[in-house]
Amino acid sequence: MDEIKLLEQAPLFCADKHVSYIVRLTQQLSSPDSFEGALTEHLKMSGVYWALTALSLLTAKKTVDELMNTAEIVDWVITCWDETSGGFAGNTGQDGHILYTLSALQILALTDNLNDPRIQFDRVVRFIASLQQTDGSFVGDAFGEIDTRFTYCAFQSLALLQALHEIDIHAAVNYLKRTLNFDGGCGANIGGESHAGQVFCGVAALSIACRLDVIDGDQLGWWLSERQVDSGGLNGRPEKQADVCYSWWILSALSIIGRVSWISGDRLAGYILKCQDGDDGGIADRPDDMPDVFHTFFGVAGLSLLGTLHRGENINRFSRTIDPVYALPSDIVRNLKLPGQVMIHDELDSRLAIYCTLEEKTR
Ligand code: GRG
Repeated sequence: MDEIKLLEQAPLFCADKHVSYIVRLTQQLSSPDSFEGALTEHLKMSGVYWALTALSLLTAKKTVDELMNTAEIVDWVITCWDETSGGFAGNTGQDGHILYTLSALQILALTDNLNDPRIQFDRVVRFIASLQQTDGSFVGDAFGEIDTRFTYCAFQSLALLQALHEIDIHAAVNYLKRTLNFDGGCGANIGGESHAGQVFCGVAALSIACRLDVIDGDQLGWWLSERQVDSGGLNGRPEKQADVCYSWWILSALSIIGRVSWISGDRLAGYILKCQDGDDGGIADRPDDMPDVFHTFFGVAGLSLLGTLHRGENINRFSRTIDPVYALPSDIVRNLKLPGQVMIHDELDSRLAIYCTLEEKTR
């Protein structure tokens, strides 16, 4: 069966149901007595970022403000600022961590509150800079392990605060370079197995630093495209099951290195659409599993990157596009003039025209 037919036979994108699902779920996140609230209590900050960003792609900004009561969300984010460390916590009364600091700053960027006078942003910058180690790597908090996820979080957080100059970018890039593996991918630290989630972190961090020159685009593109399995979905490493979240981790990396066409977008879109809950909304990791806000965000974001649903019956189902480097709506990245670099290999995606480009050398 040809690929276009496969997509035609997939369920339609049920955007309105996803909007209702996200609004319903966000109310549950705020209730520690509910199942979802209890499960996500410690990482509520990221849950709220996933929900708000997914909604921002699916509905107009005014509707998001009304549906989510964003003013109340911002007040809550402020209560999660940990005055002792200077970072933001996953929820009120917890310790600051770089993961939740990024989610908090992304929420503030989404709601246009990056200059809220209640936060001492210079202390947030100092918290992030204090996490850098002498070899250039980053830990997540004062006691944590080293992980390239934290390098990406530090880079994006400081870019949002216009403070990238406060860290040693050169040392951080050298560390990222040492996490690259022979297969073209990269791991969480030096010698770590290549994993698609870490590839996103490494590639997007190098894009923010405008240092994509350290990557072999063809080798990495090959490893990423090998992640597509028979169902059309993507796995995170060899011999593993497909999961909707890799639609984001892999497509964003492929977008940055200009090689989205190296996988079949129609087969992937068909897979994501099959993971929707057609009755109650939401997207799951795999068909027939229970949806959650993490997979709903990454499924919607993956479809946005594919641009598949800008065609045919689903035309105009997205109100904004997502940026593959910052995982924020493209207009926010453009307005804040955030830095970034992309490789031009396939035709340039017009969303990425804001970035500087790398001329690839023939290896
Ligand atoms: C702003 C989008 C954004 C991200 C912030 C937290 C972070 C930076 C990035 C996380 C990257 C990452 C490591 C993603 C992978 C998440 C995941 C599904 C891990 C599952 O790993 P395994 O080993 O699953 O349980 P597999 O699929 O390998 O079997």
